[in-house]
Amino acid sequence: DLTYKNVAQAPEYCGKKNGYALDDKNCFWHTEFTSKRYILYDVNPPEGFNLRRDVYLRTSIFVRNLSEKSKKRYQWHLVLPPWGNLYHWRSTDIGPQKQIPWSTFFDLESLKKYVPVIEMHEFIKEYSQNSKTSAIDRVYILQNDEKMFETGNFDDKNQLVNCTPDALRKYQASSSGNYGAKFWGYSNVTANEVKCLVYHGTMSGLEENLYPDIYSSVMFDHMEIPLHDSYGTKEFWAARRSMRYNSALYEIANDFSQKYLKSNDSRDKTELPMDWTKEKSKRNALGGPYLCVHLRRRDFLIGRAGSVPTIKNAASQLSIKMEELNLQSIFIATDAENNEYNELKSLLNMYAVTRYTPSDSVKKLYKDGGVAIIDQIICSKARYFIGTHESTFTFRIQEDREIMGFPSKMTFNELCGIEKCKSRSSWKILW
Ligand code: GFB
Repeated sequence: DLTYKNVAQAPEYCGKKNGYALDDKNCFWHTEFTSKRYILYDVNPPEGFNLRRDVYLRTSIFVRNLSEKSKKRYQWHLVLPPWGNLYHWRSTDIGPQKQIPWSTFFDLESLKKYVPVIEMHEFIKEYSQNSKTSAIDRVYILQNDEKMFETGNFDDKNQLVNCTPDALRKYQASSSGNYGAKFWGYSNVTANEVKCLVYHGTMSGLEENLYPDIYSSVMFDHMEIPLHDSYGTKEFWAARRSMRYNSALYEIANDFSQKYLKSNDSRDKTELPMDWTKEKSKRNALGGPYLCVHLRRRDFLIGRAGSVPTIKNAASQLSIKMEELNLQSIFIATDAENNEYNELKSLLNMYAVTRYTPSDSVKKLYKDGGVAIIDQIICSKARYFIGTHESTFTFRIQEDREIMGFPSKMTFNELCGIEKCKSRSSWKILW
């Protein structure tokens, strides 16, 4: 029984009220209290798909640790924020790209083997039960400590502050005291409380804001702010390995590589067990007989102009590599405009140059995010991979190749930019 029998047992911060019904504004009390607890989160809107995948990793490790720490007193569930309205998802011929469930891109059963996850639409159904809305108990809008750089004090911070109108821009208080925010475009999701929290530190420090004896659902907005507790550790890699893609995306990618790139999982030693928990450390992956390049363009040409090559220079770097590796086929994953792709293809006309172009039905079903994953899968199985400096799209391919067991020198390669070559990071897998 998790209810407080008398007010003396109630936590200090709920204030002392008659009886034990703690439903004042700061301490909402659920009558039907169960041990099920939900963590929701959202990310700064401009962030791209592959950085968001990293935020998921941090959060999933946090939620898994919560369950372990609370010794099963609470069943913590991670609510998966629907995908949508991403800056890079520009296709207009496939309808609106919003409220996309995670199952479009990822295999939920694999995710669940790491941490209990639940899609937003399932949460709404489960949580609202008989009422018309799903009211999240408490939302924290995380904020960077703007003074940190001025003062030079980089100590951890976890401090409630008054919300500025700017921070609350997307939250509107209603006459009933609830906050509406059109969470992911759902008008039937509201929040009972919204707080602003200046935060600096790793994910685990968020735990002290949860008050699971009182709140059964807590959401963190701007979840990109807390840092990894365990970047690059075995725990990190277990969570990462659980991020298997939707099996349909593997099938599409594999069909393409068999047909156009003479690739075959068993011959190329890129097979993985169905269940990621059964994977074992290996370094013998060979990959299909092609080189894959991830050539990031568009906003990188503006924001990171020095670290991307010209098309001509990319072609010359690739030709050198192709000769060295004695390969005939190049697969190009890119967000480049057609004219850039065509220029690169014609400069490399001594090789079989190909890219993946989705059919209308694939695009309609799996959207720009699914098409990007198909490119990533094809690159992850190439004999040799060369990516773009500091692109998280490239990082996710490198991680997939580490999981598959490629020798690291066939994975951690980057095109040199217009300026000199930058030093490369290589985050190797730990088992
Ligand atoms: O994934 P992402 O965060 O990687 O953003 P970066 C790039 C997006 O562009 C992908 C598309 O999610 C795709 O939608 N894209 C890029 C591609 N390369 C390819 C490709 O080879 N194939 C396909 N199909 N799509 C960061 C952004 O991008 O770059 C930040 O997240 C910021 O918001 C920064 O813009 C400069 O890490 O490369």
